[in-house]
Amino acid sequence: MNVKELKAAFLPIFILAVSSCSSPDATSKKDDSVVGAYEAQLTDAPFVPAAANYKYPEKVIVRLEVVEQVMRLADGVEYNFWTFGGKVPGKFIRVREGDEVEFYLSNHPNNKLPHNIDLHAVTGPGGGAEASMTAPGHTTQFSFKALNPGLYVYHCATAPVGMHIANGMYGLILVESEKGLPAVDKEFYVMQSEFYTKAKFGAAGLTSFDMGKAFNEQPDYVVFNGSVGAQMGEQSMQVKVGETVRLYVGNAGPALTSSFHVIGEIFDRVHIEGGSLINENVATTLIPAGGAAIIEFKCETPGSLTLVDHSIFRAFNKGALAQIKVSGKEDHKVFSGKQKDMVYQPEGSAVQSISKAGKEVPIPEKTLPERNASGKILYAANCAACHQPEGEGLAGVFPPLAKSDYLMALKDKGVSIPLHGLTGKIRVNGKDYDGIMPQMALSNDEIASILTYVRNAWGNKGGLVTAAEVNKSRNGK
Ligand code: HEC
Ligand SMILES: [Cu+2]
Repeated sequence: MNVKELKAAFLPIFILAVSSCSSPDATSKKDDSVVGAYEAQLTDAPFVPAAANYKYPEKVIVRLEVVEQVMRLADGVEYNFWTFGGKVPGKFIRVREGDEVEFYLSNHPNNKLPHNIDLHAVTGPGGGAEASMTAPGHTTQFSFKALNPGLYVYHCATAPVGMHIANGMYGLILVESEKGLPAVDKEFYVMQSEFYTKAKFGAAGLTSFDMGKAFNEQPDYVVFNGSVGAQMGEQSMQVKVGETVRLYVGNAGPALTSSFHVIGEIFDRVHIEGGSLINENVATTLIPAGGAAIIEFKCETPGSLTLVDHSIFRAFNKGALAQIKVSGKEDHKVFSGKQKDMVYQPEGSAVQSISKAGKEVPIPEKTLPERNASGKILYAANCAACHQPEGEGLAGVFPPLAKSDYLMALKDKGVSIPLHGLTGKIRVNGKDYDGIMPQMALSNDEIASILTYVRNAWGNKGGLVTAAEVNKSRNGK
C-alpha cells in the first residue's frame, strides 16, 4: 500500500474521530488525542520521506528490521555491517510533532545478536532502549509521543554500545514541527560515521571491527552514508540551478565531531544541532557525535558541490566526501570561472627556473639515481596528498600511480599531466575516474624528477624522464 491507499483505508476512522469531536471549530483542535493512523514510509539515504500532509497529530506505525550483513565499505573492501533496515545509515523516519509513534523493532532470525533502539526523539528511559531490547527472531513493540520537534539521531544501545554504533546501527528521525518546514525543491539524507577496521584504509578483502582503534578514537574510515564514495560519481545527489535544497545531516560518530562543510556553497540557514535555533550564512557547522543539523541553501550556479568533514584528512584520506551535482545554465555574475591566468613574478622572486617567457633557464640534466632521489621528496610534497604516499590512490577519487596502466601507456611519459592538469573520464587499471587534477606550478627539472621517481617506484619500470622532454611538452612541440 502506498500513502494514499493507506489514507483511504483509514479515512473512515479519520472522519469518525473528527465528527465526534465536540469542538464546533474543527480547525482549532486543542486536545492531544490523535486522529487517524498510518504506516510511516521509510527511506534509505540519500532520500527523505515526503512531509506528512495531515493537520492533526496521528498515530504513526514504524516498523524497522535489524539485519546483520556483509556489504561494501570501499572498492574491494567488505565489512560485516549491523543495520537498521539493511543499509547504513538506517532508514529515515519522518513524523510530526504530537504524533503517537507505535514502534515495532524486528531482529531477523539469521542475526547473531540481540539489538535495541535508542531514539533521541523519545522522552523516556533510554530513548526506548530497554523497551525495545529484541532477541534474534523476535519483534518488540513500544510507543512514544513525539513531544519535541527537531532532527534526531537514533542508534542501537546494546552493550558494548560503541561497537553496535561502530558497526552501522544508526539513522535519523525527523519530528517536524506543527507548522511544518518551508517547502524546498530537494531534500537529502546524509549521515557521517566512522569505521575502525583491523585492516588499514583501502586494504582489499573482508575486514572487521577493531576495538583497540575504536578505544583510541582512531578510525581508518570516516564516511558519508555508510561507505567510501556512497554519494559520489553516478550516485551523487542531483540538483538543478535555481533549486532550493535541504540537507538532513546526522553524525553517528561514534567518536568524532564533524566540521561539516560543502565546498562551493554557503548555507543560507542552519538549524543548529537539529533544533529550533536558526543561524544564517554559515560555511562550516559543527555536528556533534550523536547530533544532527538541518541545512538549507539555494543552488545559484552549476557544478559539483563537495560535502566534507573539514577536519580535512578525514575527507581526502579517510573517505568523508560526497557530491551534489548541480546542472543548468551558468551565471557568470555569480561565478565567472577562471578568467585569466597570468605569470606572477614579484620583484626579487626566487622562482628562477622559469623565465618570463615560460622558457627555463637551462640546468644540467641529472642521472636516474639523482632524479629518483630528488623526485621522491618532490612527490611527497606535491602529489602524495592525492595519489597517496605509496602511489596507491584513493578508491573512486584519485587514480593510482603505482602500476598504472594508463600512465605507462602515455607516449609523453605523462609529463603533460602535471604541466597542464587533467580532467575528464579516464580508465586506470580497469576502474573509471572522472576528477580534476590541477595544473602544478613546478619547473621542468622538478617534473622530470617527480615523473622519473613515479615511473620507477612501487613496481613501476619506466626509465628516465629528462627536463628537455618536459620542456618540449611545455612549449607544445
Ligand atoms: C589535488 C589532487 C591531485 C594532486 C595534488 C595530483 N594529482 Fe594527479 N590526478 C588527480 C586526479 C583527480 C586525477 C584523475 C583526473 C581525471 O579523472 O581525469 C589525476 C591523474 C593523474 C595521472 C593519470 C592517471 C594515472 O593514475 O596514471 C597521473 C600520471 C598523475 N595524476 C600524476 C600526478 C603527479 C606526478 C602529481 C604531483 C606532481 C599529481 N598527479 C598531483 C589528482 C591529483
Ligand atoms: Cu545492536
